[in-house]
Amino acid sequence: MRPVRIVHLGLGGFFRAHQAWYTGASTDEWGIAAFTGRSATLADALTAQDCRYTLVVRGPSADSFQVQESLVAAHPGSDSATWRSLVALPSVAVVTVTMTEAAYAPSGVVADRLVSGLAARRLAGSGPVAVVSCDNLPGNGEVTSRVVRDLASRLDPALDEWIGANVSFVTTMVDRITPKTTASDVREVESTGGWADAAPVVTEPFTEWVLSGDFPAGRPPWEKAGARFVDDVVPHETRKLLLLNGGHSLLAYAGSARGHDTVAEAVADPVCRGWLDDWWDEACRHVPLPAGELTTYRAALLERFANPRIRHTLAQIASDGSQKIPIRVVPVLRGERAAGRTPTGAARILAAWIDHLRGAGAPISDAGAQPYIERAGSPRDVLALLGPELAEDNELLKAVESSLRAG
Ligand code: CS2
Repeated sequence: MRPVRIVHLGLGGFFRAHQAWYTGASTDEWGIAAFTGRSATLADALTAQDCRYTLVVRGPSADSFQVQESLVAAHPGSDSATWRSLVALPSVAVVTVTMTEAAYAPSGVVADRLVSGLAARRLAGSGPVAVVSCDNLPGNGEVTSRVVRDLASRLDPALDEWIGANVSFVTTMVDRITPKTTASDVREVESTGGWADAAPVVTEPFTEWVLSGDFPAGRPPWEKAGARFVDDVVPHETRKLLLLNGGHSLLAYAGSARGHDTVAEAVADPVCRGWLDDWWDEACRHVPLPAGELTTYRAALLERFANPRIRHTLAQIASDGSQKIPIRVVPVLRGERAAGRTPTGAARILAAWIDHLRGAGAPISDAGAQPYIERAGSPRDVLALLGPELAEDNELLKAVESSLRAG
């Protein structure tokens, strides 16, 4: 069995389609021990099948089935003693995280787990380690470093100092569209893939991983599977966050309000498609990459969104808008206003989100939504929560109000 050299927090579909795939596709010398956010269900199901699972790579016309073997242990997130003892192992060189945006709040679960794991590592004298955030946050390495060091310095300044000297926080852009596994996916894998896999993952053929930072204790040769190591992740992450994730959020709110259930259905609707083009035209002005590269990226993105065999539900993407809108949409809103333009594309996403908070389209699933729901009757008050100066901007307010659904 592969030795445990990576410990992961956030054992879900995306991690298994992305980092676990890159690891398995580049080496058989690095094993991953992964923890769920909390619950034991997936960890138990995987443990019962030796942590093997099928990755169904779903192209526009056919599926391929790949049994993944880089995962060697699966634990419930509630098992904090095992978490600490694994992060403290001298053989562990990398700790990766996929916990979604909300978990990076100050004193949130990411800070809490990493600080407790790193404290155990320091006590064990196991030396330097890299922490790699794989969530859709701009500057995810710096964000992780900030929340970890804030918490550590409050608990134990000596620990904070040790982290400063021994822990590298790597910044990454991650991309692979991975819908939630459904019961019919499980049945399909059983009948076509040949074994009763209780926890398969369905994903698209496209995948991308761009990383920047040091790995003081080594790392898998992920570049063999196509990962790119660069000096500056910002242009890549801005491209992905604004065009892909921002486009997703637009379709999730505006498309579900028009009666669509999936991304593929929404982009097939000419009205949604037009809105997506408006948004992309506007957002592209804020991505520091050559125009030709952005045109190619947009065309590829449209094909990915239109893949009719990927059932990526708008309800899944609509979740946690209070965490996503401020980083996917508001930067464009601000950039356009600073340039003296009216951001109709960004205003439309905001308006569609406000409609969603008022009950249109996909159901609300967002622990941070309450303050926004309370203000959803007044777009000005919603803007004030997103940034006090935005609420003073009457032209922006007009653009948002004119995009709201009638009635
Ligand atoms: C989506 C992302 O759910 C969402 O908010 O925009 O999960 C998206 O599918 C991934 O970032 C693709 O890499």
